[in-house]
Amino acid sequence: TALGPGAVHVPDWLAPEAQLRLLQACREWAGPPAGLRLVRTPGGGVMTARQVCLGWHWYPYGYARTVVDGDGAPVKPMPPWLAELGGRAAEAAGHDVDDPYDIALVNFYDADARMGMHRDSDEKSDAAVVSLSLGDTGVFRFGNTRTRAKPYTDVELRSGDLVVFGGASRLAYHGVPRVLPGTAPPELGLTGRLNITLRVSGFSE
Ligand code: MD3
Ligand code: FE
Repeated sequence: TALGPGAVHVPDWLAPEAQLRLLQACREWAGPPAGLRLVRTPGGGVMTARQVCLGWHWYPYGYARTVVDGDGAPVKPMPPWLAELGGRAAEAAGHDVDDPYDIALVNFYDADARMGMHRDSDEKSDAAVVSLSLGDTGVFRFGNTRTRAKPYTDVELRSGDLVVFGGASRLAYHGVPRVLPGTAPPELGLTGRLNITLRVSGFSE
């Protein structure tokens, strides 16, 4: 289903077993060193979604190879299977894949977490961003490229859903105004929502 130019939503792209395997991996990545952390923004705020990074460490607003705003540890490597999953997802949405997916940002949302409207412009590559959701349903707000205000469309992202943002949607404003508690598939054993975005950095080192 097209959400906009270059933005494709594929409900239920991950089978239940694949969701479980990805969730188990996320639980391992969440552990220290370079594990789950609170993200502080330069304005003195704290993001309500906690985050762990693989491949390159994202901080507001840049990328590093170590957890510059946390325990200082080297960022965990991007596993080859996850890079391949990113390439398969982008291709499933009709994008050509030139460079390997070398960044994963894993966001953990509890029932009260949100993500404000923003653009993702810290990567050098314009390759499509791949988003995978696990657990509770999130209300995803997909906006426009000019302003964080209207017009936007709200879409529910459920466990196993894929969204790919490329082309004219790559720099669109987007956010997560709320999470719907208690909506996760019971067999996952997850309270809350996880979102995994896979990206191409475009960095050489
Ligand atoms: C549209 N994450 O990590 S995923 C983020 O659900 C982020 O955790 C949200 O926004 C989440 O930066 C939304 C959907 C998404 C991800 C990346 C995008 C939409 C995007 C990049 C460009 C345009
Ligand atoms: Fe984003």
